[in-house]
Amino acid sequence: MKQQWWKESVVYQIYPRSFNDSNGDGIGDLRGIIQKLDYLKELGIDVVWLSPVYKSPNDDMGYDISDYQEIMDEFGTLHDWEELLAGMHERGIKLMMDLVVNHTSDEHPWFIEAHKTKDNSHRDYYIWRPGKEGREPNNWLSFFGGSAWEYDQVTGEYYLHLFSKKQPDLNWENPAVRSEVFALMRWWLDKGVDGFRMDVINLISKVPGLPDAQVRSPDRYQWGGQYFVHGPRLLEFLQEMKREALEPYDTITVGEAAAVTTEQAVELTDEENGPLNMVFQFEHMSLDRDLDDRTARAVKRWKLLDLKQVMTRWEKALEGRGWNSLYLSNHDQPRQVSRFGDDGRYRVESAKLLGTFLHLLQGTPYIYQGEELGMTNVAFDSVEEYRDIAARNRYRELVEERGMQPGEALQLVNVGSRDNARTPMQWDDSDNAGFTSGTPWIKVNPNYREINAKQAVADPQSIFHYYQQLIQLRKANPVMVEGRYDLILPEDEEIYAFTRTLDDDRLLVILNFTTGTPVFRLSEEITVNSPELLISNYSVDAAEDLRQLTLKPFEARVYRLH
Ligand code: TEU
Ligand code: CA
Repeated sequence: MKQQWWKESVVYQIYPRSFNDSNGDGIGDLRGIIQKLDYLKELGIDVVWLSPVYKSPNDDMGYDISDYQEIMDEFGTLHDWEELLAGMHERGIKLMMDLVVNHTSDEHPWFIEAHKTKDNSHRDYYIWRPGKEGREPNNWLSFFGGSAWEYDQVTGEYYLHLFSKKQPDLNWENPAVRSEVFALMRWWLDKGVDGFRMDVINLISKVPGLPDAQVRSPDRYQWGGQYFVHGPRLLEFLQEMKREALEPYDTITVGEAAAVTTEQAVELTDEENGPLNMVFQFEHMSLDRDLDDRTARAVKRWKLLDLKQVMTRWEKALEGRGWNSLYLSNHDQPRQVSRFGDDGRYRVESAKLLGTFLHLLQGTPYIYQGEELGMTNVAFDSVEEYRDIAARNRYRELVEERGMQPGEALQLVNVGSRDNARTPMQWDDSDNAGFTSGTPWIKVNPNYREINAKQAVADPQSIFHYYQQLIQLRKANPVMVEGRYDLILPEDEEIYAFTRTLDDDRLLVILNFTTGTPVFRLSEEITVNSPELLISNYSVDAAEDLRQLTLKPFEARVYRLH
């Protein structure tokens, strides 16, 4: 395996709108991030992934870009951005920008031109089709609900939008589109950015002819993925991007890859000639969803055996071939402690357990803002409090189209909503959690008086300090980066345990994912001489016999076995 700085790094994701507001307008901004750089330095992270800060009408909170070379007014100016980058680099922190190029905003000048006339010079920047017998050109569905096609009155044709109708898909078949994208990437690289997180990058190549998705039954979700996920020209487009934009620079890249398989991920991240460093896969994010059930996209209880099976498959498939990214949270997902841990009695313990899990797998760990504090889901009591287009559309669909009771629909939206992750960062116990002196754009989670950064930084037993310790351990122990992953106790439904091995250095990771007290038994095949405890979320009695341990609720331990 090649040594690479991006394998050794820990990435921290900032969702700028919700991070820190410097001027009291209720919206997080770039100067707000500058004020918190020392906090990030103290945590010890190496790289920041900044969610989009470009000019945008914010139909999808910045993922709809109307100018790739300008900063959104509410967030500040290019000058602020330069200061932010300098402040990061001074502290040895690298910056990854979010690259959203599967689509633009419909307010981008390219689209404004494109829908003026059918023969406009920019028409072919997007994907236009005439209707079929007075209907949409095909049956594909948008990720945010409804058809993926919007009829344009002006030119009498439909355009494709896999996300909101204000996010028309770019036509990557058009070489002019590709060269515009590569040029804007070089523009940011020349300004000093260290890499990109690439939004839904595996959707950019569509199967020519745009065939109808197969319809299985009317209430099944038929979204057309087979014709646009990892499409026929994806690798070619990304190789071209590597050549034309990335190669001359020393970058970190991660492709967001909805529905990606392990085989596809190996192609994308291959050590020798893959176009990307790593991808975000989604299989573990689907363990509590029934994505096939269109009526509810139902939430179901996830099972530890499934989690083991999925993570082990990803670890093994990419071992020595590609590279994994490790995450349980981001701006699109509910809070991890509420979802995979316990946000009540064992909030602190389970948050530490989940952190141990992520940092001990093989791959590059990603921390989402507030995860290091154990921030939790929020339950809004009315749909008006939601800001996310996906949540609002989903509620409307459940109530209006499926006839669900409003209370029940709200409950479903509450557990799954992306806004769970988007409530303001909880800095201290003052009004609005110290996020803003004004009115926040989205409600603050009422638990901020107890859960906040000020408390966490002051308390040596906090989740924050535990994360700090995990990050330091990674720097001191190459086995955490390079060591081979091997699952042990594959059938255990309560304990997730594995080893990491690099030459004669071996770590043992023991994680009790339950509120119970199961017994961990170590097989004789694994040799142990004078084990050394590296980290744990409870105090541990040194005399305990590692061969047989009674674990406490959500207990996590990592040993070095000699
Ligand atoms: O997300 C893509 C994506 O797959 C999401 O639609 C995901 O399925 C959903 O959010 C889960 O709830 C990316 C961005 O991360 C997201 O914020 C954007 O809305 C989307 O692309 C469109 O740009
Ligand atoms: Ca502001």
